[in-house]
Order: sequence, then structure tokens, then C-alpha cells
Amino acid sequence: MSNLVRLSVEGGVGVITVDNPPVNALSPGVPDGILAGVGQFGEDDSVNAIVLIGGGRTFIAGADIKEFGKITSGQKRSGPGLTTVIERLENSPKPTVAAIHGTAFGGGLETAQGCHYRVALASAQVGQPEVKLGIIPGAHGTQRLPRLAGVEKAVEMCALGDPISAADAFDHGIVDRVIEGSGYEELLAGAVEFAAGIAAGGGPHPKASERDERLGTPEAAAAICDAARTKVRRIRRGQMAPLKAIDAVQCAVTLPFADGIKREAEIFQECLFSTQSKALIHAFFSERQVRKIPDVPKQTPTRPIRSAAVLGAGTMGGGIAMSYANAGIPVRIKEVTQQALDKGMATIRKNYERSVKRGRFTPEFAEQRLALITAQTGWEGFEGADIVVEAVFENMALKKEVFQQIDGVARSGAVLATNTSTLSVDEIASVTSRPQDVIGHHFFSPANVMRLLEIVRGRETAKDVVATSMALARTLRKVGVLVGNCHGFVGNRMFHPYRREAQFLAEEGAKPSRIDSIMYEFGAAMGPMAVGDLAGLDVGMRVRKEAPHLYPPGTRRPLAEDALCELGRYGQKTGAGWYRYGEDRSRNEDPEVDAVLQRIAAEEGIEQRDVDDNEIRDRLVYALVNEGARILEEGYALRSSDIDIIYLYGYGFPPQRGGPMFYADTVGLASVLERVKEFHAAHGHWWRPAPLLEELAGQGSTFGAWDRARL
Ligand code: 3H9
Repeated sequence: MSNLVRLSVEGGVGVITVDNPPVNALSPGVPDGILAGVGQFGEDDSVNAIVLIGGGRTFIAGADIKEFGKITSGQKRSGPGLTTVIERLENSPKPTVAAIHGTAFGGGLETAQGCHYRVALASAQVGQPEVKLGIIPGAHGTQRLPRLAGVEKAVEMCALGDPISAADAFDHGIVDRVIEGSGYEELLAGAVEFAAGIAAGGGPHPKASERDERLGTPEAAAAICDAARTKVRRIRRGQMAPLKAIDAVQCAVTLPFADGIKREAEIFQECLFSTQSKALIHAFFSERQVRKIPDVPKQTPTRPIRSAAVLGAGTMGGGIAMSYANAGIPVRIKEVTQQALDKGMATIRKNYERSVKRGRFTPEFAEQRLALITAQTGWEGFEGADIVVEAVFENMALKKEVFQQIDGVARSGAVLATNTSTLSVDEIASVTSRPQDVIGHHFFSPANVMRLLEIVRGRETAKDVVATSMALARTLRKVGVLVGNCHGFVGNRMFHPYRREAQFLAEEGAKPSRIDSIMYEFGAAMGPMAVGDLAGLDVGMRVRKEAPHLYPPGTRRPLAEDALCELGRYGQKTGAGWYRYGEDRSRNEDPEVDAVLQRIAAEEGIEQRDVDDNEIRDRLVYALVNEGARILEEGYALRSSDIDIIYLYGYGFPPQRGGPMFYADTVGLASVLERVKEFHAAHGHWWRPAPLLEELAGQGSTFGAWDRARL
């Protein structure tokens, strides 16, 4: 018997317990153990039924994702396949019952579908999240799930990958009984009682593979599948697995079960070996890796954050306050004038109303959250806050003044966070008497929605403040990434050359709308011009004015956006920027922009030409990669995969590309370097290859290998 699976007998019911913490993944040894358990209990006359349950906090959360990399790299694997186990559970003469708590995901839910019955705690969730890893269910889930739940539900679950509650699963026939109680013990007792009752009632016991009463007609399935295809082409744009998952589920209706599972296996293999799947699996592990900070181990104590105070009720301050309130943390929000405070609170209220309208929050939830926000113009209560977050205008003198005030009121031991997006955390901390408590919390707009939180460690930031910030990010349902204190930190420091190249390309003759569509086709949520218009072109103009050292003498300076700003074209907020905007915010090309670009080209002696699409893509993406490589070698990011997470969660980089650094690895660093050198020869200074890129390309290595070698 595998040591990952335990067997016991309770009241005539054989219990198979999977014990593979933390999530009971189907690692090698688990399928073997379940198989052996079914065999042993099958032959044991004292056992009338079998319960399959997960030890610890969850049922089986799926296949062991680490194994996929081994398969695709050609490593040999031994032991029975999961489908053998599932067939054995389904063909067991004694009734089999899956007892679900925590999460039954992917191969876990497929294993449960092989059981004759499924019971679950009300708190449990079930799902087929494989598409989030760029694959489809590969252990017959696309064929059994529609037989249990109908095609519509199966398509939704397999194509979108989102989990559903036990109640929803019960309503759709995936779960046969919801067990009262909240813990493992109650689940086990309920499942054993259920199984004993079923056994006493006699057979035959339902096999999902043989059921067809919920499948419906091929015509009805085709209509459901077509509608789902239209939807995923929009909301999972550029991703292959969701469409493949729909194809596979449709086979449940058009093919007999035996042929359906063959087709599923073919599609599964095709997806598993795709670059998209490798990218999404990279993103899965990178999101978890990001929490590991070599000199701040897991055991580092954290400071409790039970209350917060935010300075500034503008767009960022308001969104930050909402993030705290949404996590159940009472938060004070302070503005200088009553008028600014009222405006900020009106926006917060409007945002909650919108979330209620969209069905994201219930009206009660929104009211409760709103009640957690205290609006004020004074400092009252700040002395009790566990964290004070500064979100005032991006100006060093102002931030210093505000931090001096915070230093005077905040209690000893409070975390003092600045939401600066570019300024030096050390300089801000230097005006306080406690730089060890100061840290950057760089939220992304809209702060209540965007998942990224760049956590900027200053020279003197205490380790427990770092650990507290990382834990707080999870509480706020954000992905916290630790970065170093350089201009723009990681995300904006890389975004700067990306947007600079976009301007250069436009000045050289590439149409702004073409530049945007190249990045959109690459999979980005928005192209660089549209992003500029959304954020406001004056933001970049101000940075260029305030940080002239960023453009040393003799280097080419982007001129287009400053020129657009001079014409009052600040972007969407003024109705015009790179585009002219209609009342409904529709984007229209504008000849005035072309005229500005032509004028700049003529004045600066820039030759306007027909810029090739590949050049547009490579100059934009490799500008990110080259700067990312510099950031890595300078130590401002811990890993290339941290940079990828920043771009996936903060900048709309397409998930199926895995992030800019992973994308560069998939292209091959030698090819990337060759292009960077070409651009260097043609455009000079800004394209000097990063030494780390040269080093890794020279060794035939990758950023991924660099990460692994260092940690
Ligand atoms: C599949 O099943 C394909 C099938 O069709 C079969 C085909 C034949 N494997 O997320 P956490 C690790 S595809 C390996 O922080 P939480 C994770 O890396 C799979 N490792 O916990 C982390 O490690 P570390 C379908 C896994 O409580 C630790 O466990 N299933 C796996 O916030 C804790 O993870 C999925 O896609 C795994 N399957 O959330 C489910 N899962 O501590 C993926 C986790 O070293 N998993 N780890 O950093 C999840 O969604 C979440 O982990 C879960 C728990 C919700 C379960």
C-alpha cells in the first residue's frame, strides 16, 4: 500500500483516505493506493461499500501539476494512469462514494465522477479548472460531467474553469447529497452513513459513463457549444484550451462514450504539449513562488492588521480603501477638504452600486463594506490604525510633508505604506523617525479590482514589515510581489521603455492604431496608445519633466506625447489623445495626430517609413524584456517569474504567453538578443543589450534556468 493512501473500515464501510498534503494532488503513489484500496475492499466480505475521502483540509485538488512538465520533457512515468483508477471505481461491484470537502478540482472531480455517488460539505467547491493551465480535463471529465450535469453546465465548467459551490453542484446532479456540518469528521460520518444506506438498498449503482438522460440532442448541444465558443473567444481571447474543451464536451453527445474518451485523450495531449499550456503552468507556479523570499522565511512574525487609514480620497485612495473594506478591515479615509472627500466618497458609493448592478456583490454586502469606511478631514483615529497608507498626488515634496505628519500621529509599530508608483521609498522614509516601518504598496488602478500589489522594500524596511505586507496582500485578495526601490520599481520601469518605443514607432511612421492592434493581436488587453490615453498622456509628460536625468544628453527623446499634450490632448479625459473619443468613448483615428507625427519627423530628421508588423511587436515586447533583464541583474526583482507575475496581473500581458520573460524564453534568448542587437545598430543608446541577456543567450540558457540556479 502506498504511504499516500490509508485504509480503514468503519461500520462495514471501507474508507480510502488520500493523505498527500497540502492539497492531496494525484502524485505518483496516489492512484496506485486508491486502486489497491478498491481491490482490497472488494475482496473483504466485512465491507459493503467504499468511501473515498481526502485527509486534512481537502478532497483531491487534481492531478499533480508538476508531473506535466515531466511528461512533456519526455521523462518516463510508472504506475497506473488515473483513468484506470476511475474505471475501477465505477466498475466496483460494491457501491463507491466520494466524500468531498475543500476542493474537488480537475482529476479530483473526475475521480469523484467515477464513483457511483458523491456527497459534499456545503463549504466544498468542485470544478474543472484545467483550462486555466491550458489543458482540458483528461480523465474522462468531458464525457462524464455532461452525463451527470447536462451539456450546458459541463461546457460552462470545462470551458471557463471556475469552481462552483456544493449547492450548485447538487442542483445540477453532480453531488447527490450535501452533508450537514462543517468539518472532516462530520463529512466522514455522513458519508459512511450514506454509503451504508446505499449498500443496504442493493444495486445496481449508477455509472456516469452509462447515463444519457441529461445529454439532450446533438442539435441542442451544438447551439449551446456555439454560444459558448462565441463567449470564450471574447473573454479568453487568444486561448486555445477553452475552445478545445468545448469540442471535447460536444463529443459526449455526438460519439459513444468509448469514442468520446479517445477523442478527449487526443485533444488533451495536443493541449498539454502546447506552448500555451507551458506558459499557463508557469504562471500557476510563479504565482505561488512569488511568496517565497529567501531572507524573509515563512516563520517571520507578522504584525496584525485589523484596521487601516488611507490618506487621499482620489482614484487610488478610494480604490485602496475599498480593497480594505472588501476584505472586512475597517478603514478611515482622509482628505484635506470636505469637497474632495465628498467627491471621493461619491465615487466609492457609485463603484459599489455598479458592483451590485453587475451581480458581483449583494446589496447587503455592499452596505456592510461601505459601513466599514469612515470618511474624515481630520486625523482622528489615525493613532489607532495598524497601517497607514499614503495615496496623495505623485510629488516628492508633498509625500515628504505627508509622511512627517503621519510620523507624528501613527502609533508605534504601525506599518507606514506609500502608494507611490515611481518615487524613492527611501527618500520618503528618510523624513520619518522610523524608516524601518516604511514600505511601498504600489496598487494598480482601479485598486479595488486589479490583483497586483507591488511591495517595495526600502533600504531600512524591517523584515516583519515585508512579511506583513506579503500576508496582507493575500488578505486583500491581491498577488503581492516584492520589488526593490528603483525608479518606477519593476512594472513601471519596464513600461517606460515599452511606451517610449511605441512613441518612436509612431514618429517613424507606424500608425498608432496599427501599433495598438499588433499588441491586441499578440493578446494584450490594450495596445500602448490606448493605455496612454486611458491613463492620461500628461502623466508621462510630468515624469519626463520631473526626471530629466532619464534622458541623458544625446539620447533620442520621445516627442509625440508631449506635442499632443501641448494641444490639450491628454487622452480620454479631454476627449482626445492618440485618438479622438466619441461621447460613448468610441475610439477614432484623427488626422491631427498624423500631422503632429509628420511635423516631428520633419523637424527631427526622422525618416518616415512603412514599419513592418514584426518590428512593431518585437520592439515593444523586447523593450520590456531587455529592461527586465537589467532589473534582474541589478537585483530589483528576485526572479524573472516575479516579473512575469507583475506583467500578468498588473499590465494585462496575455496569460497564454506566460509573461514577457517567459515569452522571451519560448522565443529563445539567442533570437531575442539578435533582434535587440539589430535595434541597437539602427536606433542606438536605448537598445544596448542587457549584459544578463547577452550572458544567458551566449550560454544557450533561459531566464527560467537563471531563476532555478539562484534559488
Ligand atoms: C488536472 O487535474 C488534469 C486532470 O484532468 C487529469 C489529467 C490526467 N499539483 O494554491 P496554494 C501546490 S490538472 C501540484 O497556495 P491554496 C502549490 O504549488 C489540475 N501542486 O493553496 C503550493 O505549493 P507550495 C487541476 C499543487 O489553499 C501548495 O500546493 N487542478 C497543486 O491557496 C499550496 O497551494 C488544479 O488546477 C497541484 N494540483 O489553494 C488545482 N495544487 O506551497 C490547482 C496546489 O510549494 N490548485 N499545489 O508553493 C489550486 O487551485 C489551489 O492550489 C487550491 C488550494 C484551490 C487547491
